[in-house]
Amino acid sequence: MSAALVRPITPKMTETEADQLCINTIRTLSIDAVQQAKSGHPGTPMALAPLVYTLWNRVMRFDPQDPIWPNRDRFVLSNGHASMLLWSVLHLTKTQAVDAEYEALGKPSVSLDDIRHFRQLDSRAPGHPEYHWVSGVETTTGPLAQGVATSVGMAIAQKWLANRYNRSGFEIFDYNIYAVCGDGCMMEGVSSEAASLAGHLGLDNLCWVYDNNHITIEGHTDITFTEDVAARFLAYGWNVLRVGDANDIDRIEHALEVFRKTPGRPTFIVLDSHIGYGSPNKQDTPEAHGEPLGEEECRLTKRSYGWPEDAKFYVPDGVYDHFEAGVGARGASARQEWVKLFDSYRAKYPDLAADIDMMQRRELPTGWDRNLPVFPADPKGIAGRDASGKVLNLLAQNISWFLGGSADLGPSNKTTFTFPGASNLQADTPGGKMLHYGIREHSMAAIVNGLSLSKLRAFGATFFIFSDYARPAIRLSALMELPTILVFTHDAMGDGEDGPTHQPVEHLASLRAIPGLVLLRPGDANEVVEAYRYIVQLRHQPAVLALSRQPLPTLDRSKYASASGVAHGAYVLADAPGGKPEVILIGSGSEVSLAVEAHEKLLSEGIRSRVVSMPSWDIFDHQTKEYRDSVLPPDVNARVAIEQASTFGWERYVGTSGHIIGMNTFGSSAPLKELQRKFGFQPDEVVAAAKNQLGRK
Ligand SMILES: Cc1ncc(C[n+]2csc(CCOP(=O)(O)OP(=O)(O)O)c2C)c(N)n1
Ligand SMILES: [Mg+2]
Repeated sequence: MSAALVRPITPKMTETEADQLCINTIRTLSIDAVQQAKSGHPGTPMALAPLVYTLWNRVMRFDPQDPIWPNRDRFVLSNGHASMLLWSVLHLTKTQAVDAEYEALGKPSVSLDDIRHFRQLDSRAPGHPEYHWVSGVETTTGPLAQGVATSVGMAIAQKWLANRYNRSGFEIFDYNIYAVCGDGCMMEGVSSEAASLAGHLGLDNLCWVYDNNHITIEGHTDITFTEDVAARFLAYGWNVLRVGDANDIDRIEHALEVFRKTPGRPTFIVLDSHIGYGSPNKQDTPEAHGEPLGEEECRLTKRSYGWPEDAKFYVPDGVYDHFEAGVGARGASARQEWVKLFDSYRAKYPDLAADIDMMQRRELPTGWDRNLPVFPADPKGIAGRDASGKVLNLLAQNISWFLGGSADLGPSNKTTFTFPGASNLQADTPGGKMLHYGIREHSMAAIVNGLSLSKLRAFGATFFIFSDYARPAIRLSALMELPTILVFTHDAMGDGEDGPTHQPVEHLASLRAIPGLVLLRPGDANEVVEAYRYIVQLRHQPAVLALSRQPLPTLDRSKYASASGVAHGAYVLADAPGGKPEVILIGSGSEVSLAVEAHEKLLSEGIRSRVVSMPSWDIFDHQTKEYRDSVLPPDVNARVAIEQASTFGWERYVGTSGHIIGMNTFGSSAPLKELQRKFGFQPDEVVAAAKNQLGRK
């Protein structure tokens, strides 16, 4: 396409004209990409191009040469369907690509060719923003409101980092977090949870811009959404601003300046916009949301922008330079100054600088596992949650950047930090390590993602049953390959009297189904320790721990195998004489000791049984075939799986002829012992099932 198609940006062109040309480039790239793909969302990029342009080119401190510079401003596109905004701006700023090991690849993150192949296989311009797939994407978005909720975690993290690492004259961390969201994000409950906490914590480094276009897929928001959103945010304690015209970039810039100057509160900017701006027949209609404009409408729209009607994927001369002179120059100089500052910081505070380096690469400090407990054999034992509490307290002391908390169940989850010097994270103590998420499980999991994206080692906790409330964000942890940690206690019937509303049944199966998520259900206190030892070393995988409420016997490891087998996902805990079993009992969590009890009975009757403790399907499935066959020999088909949860899926380990002692209904409200009797989790039942497998009485 010839550069003469529109007036190129030259020094003679006014600033306003140059801005307009860049904005229209974003708009037309978005229009063309969606049209070419025959799918996507053109309307919101057309409306928000001025906002994104202003934020990136006039305000944000971001160096396209180093998209992982730790002190960069963060940009979150919570209305992820408007992804062409991000692909356009990453392309036009020539943001560079880095890999999962944080190495620069020497090529652009998003090429014009990627944009031409928007939504096509292997393109770095996929349907929605994907962290880990496209450099410069700060978090995966698409499920509406996840982005804004995650941004609260990022803002908590920035304050935490600043509090811990900044020193007088060394503002190592002073970045801001910007999130753009739409009506959908404002309707979803998780944004309210997150906004409530952000207001409580006074996160003045956080700015949400709300695209108030009154349009969603089914029509005008009159049909569903008529509340006063601004009043809601005032009530949350936010600084609420309004920009009445999304095309007024000076006003936008001014509002963003007010944000930066407003202490003690997060900022919410209501931006009135017109979806599909410039399209003569589709502006302000739901059709502009999620359909290509159509060839003829593309031409008409380009004409309204003063754009050459037949030009496609056209970047006029001077546009790249204008971005380079804006965000490029500002970001480069900010980063270079920071690098110098960090060099002198390193000389003065070598230990703190070393922490920051390690954290950025998701490494662990030496001594991270110092003093991890070894629990002596004890038939009465200790609850999984209690063992976990001891480990969490040690990890928080051994790893400076390890922090977390519970959704108001700390005393029950045993996640409270009690070590000397442990402090709460609050507005006036942003460097505390003990978080209180409040009863907001969904935003808790999103916030843990935001903390983890900021390279902190973070955990959240609640009852296992309420993992349902957190699941959408847990799924994103897995999709983003983040090493988040979720501590779920009261993992089965052990919840007893609280009854079926509180007794998880299908939750193990459901979370096991999430690709890449490591789920562990340890069988005794030493397995809890080993589970943490495994989890803490993960760099690119989230982990869920399912822990018992009730005490579980601490197995005698001089008699049974070492709990270090946890690292293999499943291991032979107790074996038949000579290691030649005729029947295998497989259990997890509270059912491991039950299996051991049954095993001892079987042995006493001369039946050669083996107990396999299987805390993690996922880890086990990733072992070599040789190892897996050594634990579950293919020629031993007499198998019994025992788990106080849905039987769903256990066939893969016991085969179609094996037996599963599990749940096919919800539980009941009763003391644990009665529940065990009612639902068949008793040694005699296991023994009977094993004998039945062998065709014996
Ligand atoms: C949690 C969730 N529910 C539903 C969707 C499907 N969806 C994508 S965009 C959209 C409408 C969003 O409206 P709005 O946020 O106002 O975006 P706009 O059309 O104004 O850009 C819906 C329902 C989704 N992506 N995420
Ligand atoms: Mg809308």
